[in-house]
Amino acid sequence: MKRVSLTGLLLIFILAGCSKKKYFFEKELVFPRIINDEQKIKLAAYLVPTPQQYEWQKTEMNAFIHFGINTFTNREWGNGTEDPTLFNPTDFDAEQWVRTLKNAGFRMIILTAKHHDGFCLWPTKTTPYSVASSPWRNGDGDVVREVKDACDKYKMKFGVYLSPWDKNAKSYGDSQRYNAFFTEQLTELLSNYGEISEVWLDGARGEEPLGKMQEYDWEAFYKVIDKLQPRAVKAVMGNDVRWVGNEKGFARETEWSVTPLQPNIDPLIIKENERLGISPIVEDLGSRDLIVRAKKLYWYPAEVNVSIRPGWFYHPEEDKQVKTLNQLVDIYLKSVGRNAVLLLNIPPDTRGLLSETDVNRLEQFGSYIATTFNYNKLVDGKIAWTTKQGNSREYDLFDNDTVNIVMIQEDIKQGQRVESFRVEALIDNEWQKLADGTTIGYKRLLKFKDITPSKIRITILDARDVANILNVGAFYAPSPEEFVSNQ
Ligand code: FUL
Repeated sequence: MKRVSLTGLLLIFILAGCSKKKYFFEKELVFPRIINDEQKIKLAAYLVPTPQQYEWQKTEMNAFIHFGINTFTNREWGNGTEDPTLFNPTDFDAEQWVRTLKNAGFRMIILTAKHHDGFCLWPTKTTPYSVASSPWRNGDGDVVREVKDACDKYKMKFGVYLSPWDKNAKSYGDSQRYNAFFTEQLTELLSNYGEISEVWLDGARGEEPLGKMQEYDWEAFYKVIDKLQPRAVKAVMGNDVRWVGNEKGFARETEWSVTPLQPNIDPLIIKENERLGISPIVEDLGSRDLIVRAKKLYWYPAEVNVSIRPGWFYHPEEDKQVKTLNQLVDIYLKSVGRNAVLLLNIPPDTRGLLSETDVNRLEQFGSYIATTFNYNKLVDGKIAWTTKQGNSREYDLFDNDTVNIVMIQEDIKQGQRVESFRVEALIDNEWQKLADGTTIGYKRLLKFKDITPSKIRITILDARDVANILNVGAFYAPSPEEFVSNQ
């Protein structure tokens, strides 16, 4: 496989389908002016993730950790004037977080190294407003270091959330000075802690229209990240990983990783997003109608961030509002099962520990997911299938197995192409329709009633080019209530 940029020759090869070699566009595709609508759709099928985006997609389930001065003031957003001596976890244990999350099936931890209040969880040289001014570990502590060390020990990936909006920094609003300050903070985090797999650049800014106006230099931030951590993905205001558009835990039924959307980081992009009427929250980010109106397309896959509790930070009064196993399973099916990566937030408490309720819930959740998906009941589901639209494939089941979930994966290294598909089951020698779906992408899960079929049939109804199905599975998901009572 060879990756090349767009040239006239390449275009002709792909559109004529006359090339034996496979050519793809990595992350970005600029449409030449001369092509027609049908050709645009065909080219969209050849857009693929970067190796970093592909690695990230495979993580499936990651954990967000909101921890900081807000943990000790019991607030969601600090105002940047909180006394740093309030930060004093009594029993801080990063290994407890990482062990719990690893056992529950999470593959990466993203830590709020700095939230909007500006308090830094590492002893930065850029400001005294950090753990170094707290009594914790006599001012010698470093939360980032301890979490990263624990991640290394348990072989988990590690990412950082660094809020651009900073209510403490005096330079905030003096654009050049603050951009230099932020770049310095990024540089420290990305130079001193080994491998960082994701950098989460939050778009929130609560100052305007009356407060301080800060023009961020996103391009400069991107450059620092790409230089210091070339294997990291840049999320949200970054252009590798897209915010799904809500904080409820759900991706769209039709979730395209191929989209004209980009984060609003410069005037040209803002203008183009406006022309197309798109933003992270609109329903349609990848239909044919949208693609034919676009000038450029990007591989920009969705990440679903949601908290296990109502707030992002720990609040003792929310101890009874930890999401149930039922809710977490629903979130899993509608995030990982809809071509997105789940980023579930679990906030440590003032001891610096994940609370007992959350730990128990994570154990249940991890064991539910493992029990459900460890055993694929389809014979030969793993044999790759390359097919034109309209074709079906039948899969045998191992004897007398009851199932209620079907999983389908596209080989996204060859693009995202399927626009609609059908799932049927052979029950008592009769084919019954189980479900129709739209997009597949990296992974699609469809839930239906309990059945005991002898075969499952998948039909690719519409696709933008030949569909590359990598993996098909059928599973039995117990009812979460029953699962809990049987434990
Ligand atoms: C938002 C922030 O304002 C929230 O406090 C939280 O960090 C969430 C993940 O992102 O933009």
